Amino acid sequence: MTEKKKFLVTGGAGFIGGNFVGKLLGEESGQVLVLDKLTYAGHLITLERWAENPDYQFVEGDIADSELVGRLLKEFKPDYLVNFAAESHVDRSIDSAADFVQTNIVGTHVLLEKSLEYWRSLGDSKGNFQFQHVSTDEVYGSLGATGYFQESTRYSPNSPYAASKAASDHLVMAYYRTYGLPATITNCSNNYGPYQFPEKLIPLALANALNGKPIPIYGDGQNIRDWIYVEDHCEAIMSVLAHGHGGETYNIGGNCERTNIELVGQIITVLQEFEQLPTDRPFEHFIEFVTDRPGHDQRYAIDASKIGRELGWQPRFTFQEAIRKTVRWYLDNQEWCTAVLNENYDGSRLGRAKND
Ligand code: NAD
Ligand code: TDX
Repeated sequence: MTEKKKFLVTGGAGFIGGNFVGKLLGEESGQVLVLDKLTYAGHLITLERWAENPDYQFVEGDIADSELVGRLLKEFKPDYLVNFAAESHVDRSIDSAADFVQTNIVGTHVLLEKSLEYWRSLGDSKGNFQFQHVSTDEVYGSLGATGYFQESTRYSPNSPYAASKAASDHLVMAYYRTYGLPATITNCSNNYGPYQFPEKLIPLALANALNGKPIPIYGDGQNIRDWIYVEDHCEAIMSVLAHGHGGETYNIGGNCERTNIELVGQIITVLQEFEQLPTDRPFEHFIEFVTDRPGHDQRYAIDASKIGRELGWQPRFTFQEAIRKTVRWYLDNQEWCTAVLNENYDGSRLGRAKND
């Protein structure tokens, strides 16, 4: 029997990390150590179904804690470090960027330093380790009406969140180029699916619609995002771990551009199909146009042809199918929503500070 691969997953109690841990323990049979600070966005309830699994361990802690990270690497001896840990919400970064700089930049730097130390200690087994950094298409900035983000697109981040992710990507690539640390980066478009904290557009729209509150649409609602189901993103990361090459960046996207207004319209239609909302009200009844986000990127669209061509990955889920799965999950998991909406989050509008 081949030995199970070991994955140190940072940010595994968050949305995408939690889904990734589910994939590793559910289908891929890996050994998993999650390191997560349990910020407002990280919740053990997301991982509770694995609590008794002998291949799963959880450590509460900060990726910027160099002593802790060094010890975990030394003791757990991972084959892969997959870094999901981040401050991830653009609106929060507009209100205050300090935590974004600390976790996304300083924290990633600590992971790199300690990984380098660990990797160097591996001697003949050095070839078995990979540092996989999970990043975003927002590092590329904003597109006009045409074109796509490619791996060669120049970085041009606009929000403090995007700038902090861009800085972390540069550090990762610098550690590959300078020291040879086997590192890969993935830049993915907007994810949706189970366990997404209800401050991001899709779960927020669901929560508001179900609670009889209007869904806030920033500006004119014509901004475009390129949506991908979280399971497709996790599978793409698995393919990068299996076949990706150190020093390479892979764009990941779902070929699914929607204006925000179209997207919200489709969510309302699904809720009506599921008999959760009345069908006799006009669309306008469910939404409210509000002040735009400062520096709001107009359009994101990913060219994911490199990962398709080189690693054979393609998204499996259609939007029609996956948005229904997502809505169904939120309807069936209202307890999770209540549990994660704790005292750190009062639901008030974020991300207007510099406009006021
Ligand atoms: P999330 O906010 O849901 O989860 C982030 C997790 O990181 C939480 O569990 C949080 O507790 C943990 N964390 C935060 N600071 C930490 C620290 N200092 N030390 C340890 N743990 C810490 O985020 P997400 O949406 O799951 O995003 C995961 C990653 O994917 C991020 O790096 C994000 O930039 C990237 N990404 C997200 C999307 C998206 O649409 N959500 C798209 C592309 C890329
Ligand atoms: O209430 C809202 N109303 C609204 O119109 C919210 C929360 C958002 N929006 C708009 C802003 C964006 O155009 O919807 C779009 C999506 O917004 P978010 O869900 O906040 O996502 P976005 O800003 O696009 O960033 C997301 O995708 C890339 C993730 O939060 C990032 O972590 C990821 O890197």
